[in-house]
Amino acid sequence: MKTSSVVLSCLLASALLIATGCAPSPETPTVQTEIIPLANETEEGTEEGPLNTPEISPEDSPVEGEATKAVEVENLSPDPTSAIVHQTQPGNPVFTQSISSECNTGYNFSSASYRIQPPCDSWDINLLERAVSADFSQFYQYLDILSARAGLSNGWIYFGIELFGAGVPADGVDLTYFVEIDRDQNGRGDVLISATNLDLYGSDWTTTGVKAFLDLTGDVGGITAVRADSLPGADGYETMVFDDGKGDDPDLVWVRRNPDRFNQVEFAIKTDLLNRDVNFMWWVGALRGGFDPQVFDLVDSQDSASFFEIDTTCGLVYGREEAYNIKKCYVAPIPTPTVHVQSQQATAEATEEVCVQPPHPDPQNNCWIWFPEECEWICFN
Ligand SMILES: [Ca+2]
Ligand SMILES: [Ca+2]
Ligand SMILES: [Ca+2]
Ligand SMILES: [Ca+2]
Repeated sequence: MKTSSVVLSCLLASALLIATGCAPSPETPTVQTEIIPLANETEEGTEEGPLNTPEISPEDSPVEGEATKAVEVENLSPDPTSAIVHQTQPGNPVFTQSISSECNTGYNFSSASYRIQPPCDSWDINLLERAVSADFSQFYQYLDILSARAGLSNGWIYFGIELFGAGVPADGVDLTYFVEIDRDQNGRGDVLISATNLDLYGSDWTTTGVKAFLDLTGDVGGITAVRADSLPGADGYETMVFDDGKGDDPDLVWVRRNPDRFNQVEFAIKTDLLNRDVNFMWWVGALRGGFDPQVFDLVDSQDSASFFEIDTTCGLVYGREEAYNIKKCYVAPIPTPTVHVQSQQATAEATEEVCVQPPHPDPQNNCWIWFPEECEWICFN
């Protein structure tokens, strides 16, 4: 284990890291005692690949995916032949909140002349609606997120991603679904879970292709959280804590397709991954091509003009809201009651109808006659 590097990471980290589990409080259990080194911490560390580089055509993408794959892992276990033994697995997901404002590109896509309309795709605030090829000739139903859900049950946090359609790439390109968890709700993801190349008929919970990463150096989001701006040297989610069941807890993260609806991908994580703090902001994504956790935020590392084949959502707060930022989904406020003109008139009329008879204007003069319909005294001389 790279204990020294972990300690160094903790020392270098800002106060933000306290919330990410670098220095958990004594009463808060943590699972991240084993850190799995990523590729660029090894002798192969010069490999750093942007995703979907502009000069590579979609036909070349399978090669590109291999070339840019940054999450090669070495020496994960002292005994590579030891089998992973699962002790427990999630139940049926429970969802209590939903991101339902996602744009439906599949419904609108018609041809190569199609263009994504704002505000569905807002690169500047890390909201991407690009379930199409860069030349707009292809629409990928398995990338187009329609909604996403989250919930908590029996120590598991569930996330669901509803897609326009189930599918896997016919051209062999990697397909990854992912969830980012922003524990302190500052717009910078702290935990990333991903599932790459989930089987089209994979309706049983599995850890195959599932990974979990942390950002212990606090640079996800670059200079400005959420906003697109590059930070040279940033290493994104640099710390892998779970890989295909390898890690301190082989049961930490799972994925499956909803057995009744294969277009719904479901994740389950143990609350242990969040040190059992279930107040956080979360959002999800779907990506074709090489998946590199170390280049997050993608808007900070990629080129807006050429980076396509991805769909992401806005963020939703689960549990207690700690802070506001522009990553959060816009939720229409509950309208305040409006005073209608009609009701005002009605009120005025009602007031007029209630007549309180004033005193006799002049008791010495019998010319005065009270007219209740008009609610007034009238003098007849
Ligand atoms: Ca979408
Ligand atoms: Ca954060
Ligand atoms: Ca940024
Ligand atoms: Ca980092």
